[in-house]
Amino acid sequence: MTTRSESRTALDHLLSEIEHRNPAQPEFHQAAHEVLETLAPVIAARPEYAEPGLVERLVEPERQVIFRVPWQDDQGRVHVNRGFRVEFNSALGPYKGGLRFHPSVNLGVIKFLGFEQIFKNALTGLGIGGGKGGSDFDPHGRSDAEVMRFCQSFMTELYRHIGEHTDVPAGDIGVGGREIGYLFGQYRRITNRWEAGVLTGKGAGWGGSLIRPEATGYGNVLFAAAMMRERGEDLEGQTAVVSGSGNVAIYTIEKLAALGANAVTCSDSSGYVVDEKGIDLDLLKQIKEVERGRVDVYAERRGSSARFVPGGSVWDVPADLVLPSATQNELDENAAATLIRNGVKAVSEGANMPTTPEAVHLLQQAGVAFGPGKAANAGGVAVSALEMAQNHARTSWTAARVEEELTHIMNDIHTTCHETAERYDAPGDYVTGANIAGFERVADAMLAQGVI
Ligand code: NDP
Ligand code: 2IT
Repeated sequence: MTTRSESRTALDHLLSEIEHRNPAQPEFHQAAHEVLETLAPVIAARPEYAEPGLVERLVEPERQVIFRVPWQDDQGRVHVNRGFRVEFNSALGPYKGGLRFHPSVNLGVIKFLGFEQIFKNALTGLGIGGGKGGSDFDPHGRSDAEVMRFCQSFMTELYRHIGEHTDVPAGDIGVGGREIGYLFGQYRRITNRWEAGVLTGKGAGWGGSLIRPEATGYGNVLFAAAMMRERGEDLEGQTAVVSGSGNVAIYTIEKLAALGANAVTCSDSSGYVVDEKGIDLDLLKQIKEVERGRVDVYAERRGSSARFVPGGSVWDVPADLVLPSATQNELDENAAATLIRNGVKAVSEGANMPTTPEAVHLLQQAGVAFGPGKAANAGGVAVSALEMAQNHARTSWTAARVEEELTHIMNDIHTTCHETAERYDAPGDYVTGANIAGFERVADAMLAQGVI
C-alpha cells in the first residue's frame, strides 16, 4: 500500500527528473507539474497505478519527430523553418491532436500541448491517443501561395509519419481550413490515396464534419453552462469576456449569444476591443475570417459602442464569465486578482493552459468555478473523432446530429470531472477531477497493454 504522502514524494522526485531530462522546456514542465501534482490521491487509492515505470512512461513521448521545412516566398527567397510532430501516447487510439503554426513554436511547446492532449482525448471517452505538431512558421502577412508552398513542404516530410490508423493531425493556432486543405492535397498527391481520415478539420464538401469549425468554442460554452448550472445559475444575461479572435474565440462568442449571454470583448496580439453593445459577430467574422485583418479594424468600423485598446489587458474588463481563447499563460495572477475584484463567477479555458498556475490557485481559492482546458475545450477534438467516424463509414451526419453528440460529450465530461473530484475529496475542483479521470482511463489501457 502506498500512502498519499509517499505517492506525493515519488511524484515530486519524478518532476525533478522531468525538469532535468527536458531542459529549457518550461511549458512542458508546467503542464507536467499541473497533472502530476493532482495524482497522489488516485495512486494511493489504486495500488496498480504505483507500478514502477507507469507514470515515467506516461511523461515520455512514444516518438518525437523534428524536420526541416524549406520553402520559397513570392520573391523566390528561400526560408527554412522547423517542423515537429510529437506522438505522445497511443494507448487509447491513433495519436490525435492539432498542428500549430506560430513563431513561438518549439519542442517544449509542442510537448506541453501533446501531453495535455493525452488526458483531454481520454476525457472525451472516444478512441483517440494524444499527439501534437506544428512549426515556427508565421503565417501572418503571407500570401495564399506562400502558405500553400509552406504546407506542401511541411507535408512532404510529415506524410511518412501519419495515417488514418496511425496519427491524425488537425488545426490549432495558425492552422485552419485553408491550411488543412493544402496539407490534405499534398498528402493525397504523395500517397495516391483518398484517405479522408488522415486529417480532420477538412472542408464540409470533401470529408469534413459539419460543426467541426464551431466545436471547440461551442463546447467550451456548454462546459461553462454546466459549471454555472452546478451553482444554480444559467448563462442568460451574463456578461462575458473572451480573449482571442480566431477559430475558438469566434464560435465561443456565437454560442454565448445563442444561450443569452453577451460577449463584450475580443483580442489579438495587437490589443483588445471592448464593445458595450456586445461583439457584432458578422463584422468580426468578415474582418478575421475573410480579410485576415487585425481587431483595431473592428473598432474602427463598429462605431461608438466599441473601442480598441492597444496592448492592454482584456482581463481589466468586468465580467461574470471569462473564456480565455488565445494562447498559453495569457491570464496571470494580477489578471486573476482583477477578475475576482470585479466579481467573476466562472473561468472556462478555450485555449490550452491560458491560466498560469498561480492564477488558477487564486481563482479556486476565491470560489470561482474553474474549467481547465483539457476538459473545457475538448469539444474540438471530440468532433474531430466524430469526423474520423464519418470518414470510416463514408458518410456525413447532419449538423443537428453532430451538435447533439457534442452536447452529450461536453455534459458527460463535466459530470465525470465533477464526480471524480468529489470521489477524491476535492469537491468543485475540476482540475483534479479532469486530471484524475483522464489519467485513470489512459493508465488502465497502458497497464493492460504491457510495458511498451
Ligand atoms: P487561431 O489561430 O484561429 O486564433 C488564435 C488567436 O489567438 C488569434 O486571435 C491570435 O492573435 C491570438 N494569439 C495567438 N497567439 C498569441 C499570443 N502569443 N499573444 C496574443 N495573442 C495570441 O487559433 P485557435 O482559435 O484555433 O486557437 C486558440 C487557442 O485554442 C489555442 O490555445 C489552441 O491551442 C486552443 N484550442 C484550439 C482548438 C481548435 O480546435 N482550433 C481546440 C482546442 C484548443 P494574432 O492573430 O494576433 O496572433
Ligand atoms: O487542442 C486541441 O484539442 C486541438 N487543437 C484540436 C485537435 C484535433 O485533433 O481536433
